[in-house]
Amino acid sequence: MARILITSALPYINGIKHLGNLVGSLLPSDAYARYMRLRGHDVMHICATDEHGTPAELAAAKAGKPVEQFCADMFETQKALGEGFRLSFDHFGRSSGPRNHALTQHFAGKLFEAGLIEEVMEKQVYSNTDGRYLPDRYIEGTCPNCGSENARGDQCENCTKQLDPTDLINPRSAISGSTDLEVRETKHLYLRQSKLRDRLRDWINTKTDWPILTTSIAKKWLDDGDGLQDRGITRDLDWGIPVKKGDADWPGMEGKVFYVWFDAPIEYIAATAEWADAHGKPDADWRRWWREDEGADDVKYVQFMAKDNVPFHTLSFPVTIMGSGEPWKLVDHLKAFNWLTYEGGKFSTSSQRGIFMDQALDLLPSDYWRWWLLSNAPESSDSDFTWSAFQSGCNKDLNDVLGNFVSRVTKFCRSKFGEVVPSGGTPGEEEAALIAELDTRLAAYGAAMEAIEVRKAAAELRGIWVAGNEYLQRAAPWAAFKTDPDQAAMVIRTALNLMALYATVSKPFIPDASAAISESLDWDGEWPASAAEALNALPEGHKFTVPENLFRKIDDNEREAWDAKFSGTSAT
Ligand code: B3M
Ligand code: ZN
Repeated sequence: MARILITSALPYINGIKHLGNLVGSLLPSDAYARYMRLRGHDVMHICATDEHGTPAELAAAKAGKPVEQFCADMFETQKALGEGFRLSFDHFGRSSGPRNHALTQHFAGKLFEAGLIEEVMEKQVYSNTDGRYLPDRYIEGTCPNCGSENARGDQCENCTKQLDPTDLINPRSAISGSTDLEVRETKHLYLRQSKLRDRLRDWINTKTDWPILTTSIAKKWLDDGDGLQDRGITRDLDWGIPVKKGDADWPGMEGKVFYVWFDAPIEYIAATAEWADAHGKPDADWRRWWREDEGADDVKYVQFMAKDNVPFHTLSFPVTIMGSGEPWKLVDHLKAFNWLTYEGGKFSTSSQRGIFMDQALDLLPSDYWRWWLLSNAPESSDSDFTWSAFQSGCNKDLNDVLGNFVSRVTKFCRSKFGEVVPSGGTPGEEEAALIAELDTRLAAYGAAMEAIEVRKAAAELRGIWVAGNEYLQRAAPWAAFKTDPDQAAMVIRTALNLMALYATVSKPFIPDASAAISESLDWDGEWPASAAEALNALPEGHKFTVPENLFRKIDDNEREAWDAKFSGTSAT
């Protein structure tokens, strides 16, 4: 049994997430965690809301709420939606919690002791109208690189150039629109990332099993140097973790907070401490997941994220860990995803284009979304969500293959043999061929999940469902029953055991349907040692009940209505 620590990138607190956010880290991390638990491993699956920085403050201002209240409310909303999608985190924390305050200040103190933090006087834009500094997304203006008039203080979305607020042409406050701005001198802390460039490169070069998408982004930033320059880790903001070195105040940094990307990855550790607190466990119980010197030396740490988060996870967070001089876990495997687009364009929170997690659950239960998103995950390239692809994928795989199989088998059995696993008949060549195919596909499904190849795993799981359907078609118990009831009984017994297998192996992807099958069979098995064992799991005479239909078809009228409803204002 292995010990596997899994973290998903922390969703920003600024609003309800869309399906792109869901499939970009949260959902694949859940499928992987469920699979590893199913295989008997000791799993710690962690996530949290990312509550600091300008996204939180701007969203709170827009909502007309104090930022603390906004975050507390939105945390509950995001937590409930995660439960709605059956995201089975061991803990879903909050980066604004006391554990993250203490740990972030601890790391800052250790980095300062290691000579990796430098105090720098820098120029920041101050708004006289708003009475505050305007870091990052608080300031907008014309991009000096491409001329876009909506560049933000931290990055131009048009040409993706990383910017500083003082770079902008014709800057204006993103809060009030005021141009009554002035540049002031203010002290900030810089993390000396450049001092660890060689150590980082050596570390990245050991990651030979990482997907090319991940290592290429990391090396680009390392080699270009753009990403590995010394970077500011403090901000003139009210909301955030106060700048301290451990428990001690930091002279000259009063009223300042740590930059959101400095504290957010540390919340992976802090949320594990929150898990221990929530379960009345001692610190040793969370530290044995994160400290190599306290029991974490046998832990495999796997991170899930969207590709734009790769630089922070392969450079600045490892600098924080390495630079602390303490033996905290570094990531062992990093799975990055491309983008999910919506009907050929971008999801947009501002113009409400695309489907958001709350809206999705209002339309259909989570299994439909989980299945389509995971089986179309944007792994080696972007994926495009279209209503027609969603309708056909769910109707075919879920309703016509899996749901139809369960319904036909259980209803036929009830009509001929009752709601019990029938006895009689002897397996023959058809069953031997089925077992051979299932052994091959189970091995391929497992290998794909171990390699975190989500689409490939989904294809193998679909293949397992299809193999059962094709077996049923060939064995045709409804025809056999007329001349050889024992043969029909044996086929149905095999098919009921196939259902039990489906209930087990489908859990990572469609947990609700898996649970419904388990409940109807009064069976909750472990991963089978072989297909032969799986097809003999339910003893003759074992009672079951015919389940409600697991799925329904999405009809054309619904699809057209949903397509129109979620096209966003930008489509008009
Ligand atoms: N909150 C997600 C994003 O960039 C960001 C991830 C933090 S993981 C420590 O949308
Ligand atoms: Zn630009």
